[in-house]
Amino acid sequence: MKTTFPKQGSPRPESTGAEVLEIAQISPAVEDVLAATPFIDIHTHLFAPSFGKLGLWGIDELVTYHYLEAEFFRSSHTQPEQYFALPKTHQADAIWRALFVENTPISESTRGVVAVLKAFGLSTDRSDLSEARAFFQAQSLDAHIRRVFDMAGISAVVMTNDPLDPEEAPAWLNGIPEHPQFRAVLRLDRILKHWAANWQVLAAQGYKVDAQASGKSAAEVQRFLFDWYERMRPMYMAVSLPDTFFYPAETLGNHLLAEAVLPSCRELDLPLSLMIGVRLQANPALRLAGDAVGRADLRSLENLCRTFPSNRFLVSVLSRENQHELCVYARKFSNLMPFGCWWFMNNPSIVEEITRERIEMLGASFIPQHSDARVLEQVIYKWSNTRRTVAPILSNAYRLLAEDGRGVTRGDIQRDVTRLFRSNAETWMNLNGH
Ligand code: RAT
Ligand code: ZN
Repeated sequence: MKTTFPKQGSPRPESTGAEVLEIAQISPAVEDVLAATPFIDIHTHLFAPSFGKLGLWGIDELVTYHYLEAEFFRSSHTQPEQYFALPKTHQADAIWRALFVENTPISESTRGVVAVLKAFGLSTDRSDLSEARAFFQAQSLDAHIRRVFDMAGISAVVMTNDPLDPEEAPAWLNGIPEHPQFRAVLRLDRILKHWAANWQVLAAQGYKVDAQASGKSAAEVQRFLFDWYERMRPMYMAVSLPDTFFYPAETLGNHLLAEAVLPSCRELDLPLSLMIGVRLQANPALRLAGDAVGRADLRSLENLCRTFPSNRFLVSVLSRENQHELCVYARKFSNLMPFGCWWFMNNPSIVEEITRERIEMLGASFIPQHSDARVLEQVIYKWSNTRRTVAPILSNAYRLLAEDGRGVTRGDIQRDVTRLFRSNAETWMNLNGH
């Protein structure tokens, strides 16, 4: 078990002064380095090809992304029940018509679809989806994945794998070959948030658990996690938590967190990812699009990081109001790694604010972004948007540094970009060691 945390950074070679960039050279150098560095995408909902139909890709999936469904109901008279009763292609046609033909696609999520079409050289202003459908139908998946990763400038993505998902679990039980570009994550939502609906599934598999998670249950949940660790070889364990989450509090979820999940993470040397601040099903009629956001009490993080100093916590928060506190806590606890601008935060104006704040408070000791992609090709626009938004922020940080008296070299920029978008993730997830 590790009790110290991976530190990053390497000595800067003694500068002769010759390679120090002029102020005007900084911004092109930052753009070059960002473009040439392959990123690691530490949280997605993508699946390796061996999961078959679970892996979503193509135009109909892109257009029916739940971020777009939420926008669709604001620009159409179609009711959610009517919409969800339609076949996927009709859903996509309806969304295309409402958001791309009858309205200008200026929102972040609609612009994303436009950017993907453009990236493949397809028309972006057709009145229907026939051209795009023909293009995607002609792709063969393995080659398409390689091309998409290349276009997105990413080398690996981390999936979200739920051992209690009735559609996903059988695939794992049949054996999923390890894929170097699609790494697994052991997602715990059903265990930590929905025990009442799931404990019997564990019981049926031979784990001695009960409805109250009493007695041997925590030890048995650990046994379950170890078994799934062997099957999945996950990079970390993960749970998304509501805005009302508080630790410590006498809840069944907290009991399992402290007595089963955190000891397992310590034993297996895995970080735990906490995504905090979702108000689940504020509008259930919208299904996946029906979740909202609430401000959480981040003293929970303080309590967790202090009480469990040998655990590592990867944390993203959904509320804009929680972002600054997250940075402050990261300054207090080196076992806390802020990551990503999640979901409602993933808009240029907010990404800019959060990233600037994080650089000012944490230097390069955080993970700026994850894509949260659910549909393969989304990584193209999401990572292109990240590079576009982050370039001026980093350039500005180097310009200020240069003005304050420390010349910046291309090597400095490369070291920071590598740390932010690759090696913080690699070291925290032990990516090369698992
Ligand atoms: O961003 C999303 O797609 C959300 O629906 C959630 O999946 C969230 O990212 C999560 O992982 O719970
Ligand atoms: Zn997600």
